[in-house]
Amino acid sequence: MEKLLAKLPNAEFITSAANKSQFIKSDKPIIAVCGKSNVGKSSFINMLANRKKLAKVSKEPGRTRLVNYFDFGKFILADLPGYGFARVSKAEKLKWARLLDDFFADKDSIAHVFALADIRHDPTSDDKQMVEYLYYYLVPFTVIATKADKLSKAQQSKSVTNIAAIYKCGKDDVIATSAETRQGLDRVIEKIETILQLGEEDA
Ligand SMILES: Nc1nc2c(ncn2[C@@H]2O[C@H](COP(=O)(O)OP(=O)(O)OP(=O)(O)O)[C@@H](O)[C@H]2O)c(=O)[nH]1
Ligand SMILES: [Mg+2]
Repeated sequence: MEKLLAKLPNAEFITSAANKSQFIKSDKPIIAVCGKSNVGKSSFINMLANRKKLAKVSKEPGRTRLVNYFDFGKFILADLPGYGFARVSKAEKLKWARLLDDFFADKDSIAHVFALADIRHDPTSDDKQMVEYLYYYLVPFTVIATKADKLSKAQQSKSVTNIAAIYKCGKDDVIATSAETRQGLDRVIEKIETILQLGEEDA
């Protein structure tokens, strides 16, 4: 699997988009990373890129307010702004909702979504809404259960089963990961390989 990883070229930041006119179009498949604020989206991207500071990791939640695009060679990752952060104004929340709506409106341009959920907690109502949204728009997704280093293997397994049940997906579609220990990276890369192969068949 490290060989697959070696095939990922150095990832580069492309651009940030604050609204739909700034969303990028690309011939490469776009994989989006979504999840509530502070769940570990930026850390997950840094783990994939094998870089510490490609995507900004913040101690303070709710910092990523833009769609940030990263070029991974064969595909593009889009880091979406986190949802469900309590301490923002209603207007700000609406702005985020609209941004996500606009982003998924052109759903054919989105090859896959990594929906991040904290492995330690039951999915929040925002998490569930996000996944319902993905089902509704028929956007294929994989759940990334983050911060697995915080739980024992037995607890992780229990949580993965729980998340799969709540999201009505298979246990294989929930990958326990840790940006600290790089647990799960091999499975994520395998998943990306599959997504890219599917894209080639469609083309
Ligand atoms: N222990 C542990 N901490 C993590 C992990 N991933 C992220 N964190 C921590 O969680 C906090 C938030 O991480 P980010 O990657 O910035 O989360 P985000 O989802 O991008 O947050 P926003 O951009 O604000 O929505 C930081 O303090 C990270 O160090 C992990 O796998 N294990
Ligand atoms: Mg972030």
